[in-house]
Amino acid sequence: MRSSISSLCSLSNQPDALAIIYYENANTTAEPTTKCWPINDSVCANDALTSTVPLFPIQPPSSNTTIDVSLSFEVNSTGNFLWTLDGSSFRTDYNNPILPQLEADNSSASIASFPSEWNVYNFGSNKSFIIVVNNQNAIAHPMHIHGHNMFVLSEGTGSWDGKIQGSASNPARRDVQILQPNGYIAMQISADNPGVWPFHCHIAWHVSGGLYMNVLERPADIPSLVKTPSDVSALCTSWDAFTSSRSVDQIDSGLRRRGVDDKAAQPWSGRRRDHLRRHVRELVRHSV
Ligand SMILES: [Cu+2]
Repeated sequence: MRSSISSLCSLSNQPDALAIIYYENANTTAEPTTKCWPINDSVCANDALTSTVPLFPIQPPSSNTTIDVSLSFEVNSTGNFLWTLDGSSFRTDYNNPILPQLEADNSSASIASFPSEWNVYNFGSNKSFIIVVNNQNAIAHPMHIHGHNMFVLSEGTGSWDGKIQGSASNPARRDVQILQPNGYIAMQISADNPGVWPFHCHIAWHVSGGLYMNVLERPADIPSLVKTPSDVSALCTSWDAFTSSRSVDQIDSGLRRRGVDDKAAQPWSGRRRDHLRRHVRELVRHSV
């Protein structure tokens, strides 16, 4: 069994994962006859949407609204590299998680008071919506949404022309879709799961660096349809008590750090920092 990671996309030191599966009573001395899947490693992209048609067809509902989100980066005043969506790098507040706040008060005024660095995109009561992410840089990002499978209507380099690639009655559905360097993805969500859903780059140190947004879906239905389990609420209470007597050094967006004293989790240390430096060199090379 082979799993070859794209060298172009991943900067991997060892891209080829190999495994052997043994079936009972199989001939263990015969040579395998299967051939490697041909890989197009000239672009950092998923297979074409026209060739990844779901076996179980689902037609997306008509969409009520479309938003464009611009993805870029910045170096902040302390010299740290951050990713931005519409100019805002995500940063959470460990003591103020969004969902419990909405369960208590889902008014427009409450939502409007959320700090901009929480990157909350409120889709209101829309039954379905389209998010177009426009990549301003020459670095690819595997974009991932929680709570849904996204319909991927279109992807590529440049900007979206408004057309669906593949079948309009059965577009590709994915858990993660690669946003190409200087490219775009147009994804549609059916608003059938009220809540606050993370939409982020799946590279851990990119989400650590703020490449994250909250998709707020049907806030009017959250108090009646979303029930936070009591053990989860208890964790918030314990955290508030814990942090009332000490300060927590939040060194990133909050989506990577695993422990208060977990040095290994610091995103800019060691191997991750070297990896980031390579990313920055790539960015600079492609930007000039
Ligand atoms: Cu990324």
